[in-house]
Amino acid sequence: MIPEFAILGHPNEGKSSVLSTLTEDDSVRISAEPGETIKCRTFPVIIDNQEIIRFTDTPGFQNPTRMLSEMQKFSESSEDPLQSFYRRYHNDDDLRHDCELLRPLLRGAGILYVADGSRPLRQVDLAEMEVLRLTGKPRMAILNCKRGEEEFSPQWKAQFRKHFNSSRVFNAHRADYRQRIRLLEALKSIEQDWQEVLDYVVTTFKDDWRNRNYRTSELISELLTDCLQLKMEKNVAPETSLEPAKKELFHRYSTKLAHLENLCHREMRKIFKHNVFDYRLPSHSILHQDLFADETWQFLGLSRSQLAITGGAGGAALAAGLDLAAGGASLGLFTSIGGALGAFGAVYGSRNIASKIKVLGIGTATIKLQIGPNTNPQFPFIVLDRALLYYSHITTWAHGRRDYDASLSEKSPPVLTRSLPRTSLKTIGHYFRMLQKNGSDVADAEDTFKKLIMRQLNVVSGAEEYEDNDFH
Ligand SMILES: Nc1nc2c(ncn2[C@@H]2O[C@H](COP(=O)(O)OP(=O)(O)O)[C@@H](O)[C@H]2O)c(=O)[nH]1
Ligand SMILES: [Mg+2]
Repeated sequence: MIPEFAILGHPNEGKSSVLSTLTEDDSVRISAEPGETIKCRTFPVIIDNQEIIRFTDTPGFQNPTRMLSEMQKFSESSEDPLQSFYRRYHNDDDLRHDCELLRPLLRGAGILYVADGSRPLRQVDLAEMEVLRLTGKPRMAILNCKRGEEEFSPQWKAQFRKHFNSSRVFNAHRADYRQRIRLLEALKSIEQDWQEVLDYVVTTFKDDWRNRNYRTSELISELLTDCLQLKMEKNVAPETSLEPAKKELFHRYSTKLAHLENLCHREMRKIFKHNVFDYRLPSHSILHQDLFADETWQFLGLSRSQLAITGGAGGAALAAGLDLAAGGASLGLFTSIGGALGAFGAVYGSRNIASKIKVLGIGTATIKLQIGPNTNPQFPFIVLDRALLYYSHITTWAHGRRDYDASLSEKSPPVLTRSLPRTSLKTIGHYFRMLQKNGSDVADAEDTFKKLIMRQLNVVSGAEEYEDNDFH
């Protein structure tokens, strides 16, 4: 049996938005105009090609007061109010739409009643609740406070207690994985007969989420391999000026890195089912800055002491302020972005902070310029931080939310590499060094890295408790 819940309520209270967020389906139509939905539409939740639960979007109540008085009459004459009302009025011009919203209930769907708790309760709301009570179906009320204020919540909750088996606050624009799971968990309590099947639904949702985090860790791992091993060359005639050639090479290099990051983002969006809506980052996000921008290097990556923990000669060399481009010419490539480097950058000197261009083959017929593989120890931590930030944005963007609202963007602080425990930093640092040395035998280290990242994603998104106290 596939459980079904109908989303019911007054027009424009956020029914479709709640449905979209709960099912992570951004194809659900959401409209600022009330009364646009006139037919029920069912949205299945499919995991691993299997439908596990379905939710049905319904038109809002049109004549709840009239409905109530008609249903009460059936009830008084010991008829089933739901069946009899539908039978009598489904072709009635005035009550056709109200009959339509009852249709899923006739085939056994449970009720999710959505109300906007940021406005006061009215008489029609009470009529709607009473209509739903008279249907006798298992029912839960959802308080979706559209304006965020919960001023009127107590009055709503008092009425919910009288008319529903259970109630929850669930915000269509803010709810994330944790809240979706909590809502599904709570559904179990409204009808004992459904407990087992809803247990299965919740377990499947949780497994699916962890699986998505695993796939994300694979994506991130691929991104790091590609970024760290990226190498580009350019041949120049000896008599030409090197500066424009170096600039062009660096431009190609950073464009390619941006492309790799974009591919990773696109795949992440797919994994987290942001398919239709054109997702955009909050305007103030540090991710709008380029990978090699000052701000990026100021705010992301590890502190000096943390870099030292990650070990390796790179860390020591940086700490001593050495020029890592030893052997190649130091080309002043980063002077343009230098100068204002903050906390971390200043320690290491700005010029070769991100990458270096080697000049090879001087004295021969052509000069070969080479950029990458990037050996800067901070570089992979910055790439990783940017991927983690994107993950935070995409997983906290509720599917029912279609516009950008600045007040919602600071919701949860993203986890960055600098908040990782020492042991993890060491492991990751070790893996990055192996990649940077282009080591062929990285399979084991890569596996450990992926597991560590997956664990971190599970912890930030609420799929796993953190037990390790090794923070510093
Ligand atoms: N700010 C905010 N707006 C919401 C929220 N839920 C719904 N809305 C908006 O309210 C309007 C109606 O939402 P919709 O889901 O179509 O309501 P329905 O008619 O009950 O299906 C749309 O403009 C939504 O963007 C919310 O949680 N916060
Ligand atoms: Mg709707």
